[in-house]
Amino acid sequence: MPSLLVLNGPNLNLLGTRQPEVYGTVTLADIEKKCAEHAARRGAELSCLQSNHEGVLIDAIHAAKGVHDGIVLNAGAYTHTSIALMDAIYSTELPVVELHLSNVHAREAFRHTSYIARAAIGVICGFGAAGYPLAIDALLAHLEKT
Ligand code: CA2
Repeated sequence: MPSLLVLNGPNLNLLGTRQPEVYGTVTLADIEKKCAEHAARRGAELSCLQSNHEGVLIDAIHAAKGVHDGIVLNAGAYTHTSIALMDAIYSTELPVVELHLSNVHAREAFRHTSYIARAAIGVICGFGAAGYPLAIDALLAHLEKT
């Protein structure tokens, strides 16, 4: 049974409390529950983690090697700044799907750059919370063919 990690970065613990026009009204707990249900339906194991700290996210990516088969990563604003997270993804050699709730390409220019995308197998953005099950499906499809 494939094992997946859903990793969320800074400020995503605030989902559902502010900026609903950008990020929707669902909470992170709602998203994690939906992900767990979706993974179970698809016959996969799933763990979830959120951290506001870059080093904790890096440690989680390192620790995923040998434990999980792939990662869905919403690195939040670290997406646009963190070479360290990109290097961590390369180091694990695990497939990573980059995910964003918002369509980052329709937003400020600084959100158009992603260090994660260089190391990811693909990117899903702009579908709100519905993007998470899409990312799980993309990861499972990738694992099935490899
Ligand atoms: O669209 C996404 O999922 C983002 O990763 C969200 C990040 C943003 O910096 C990225 O450019 C795109 C920000 C997450 C902030 O989440 C909040 C949620 C509620 C209230 C305030 C912030």
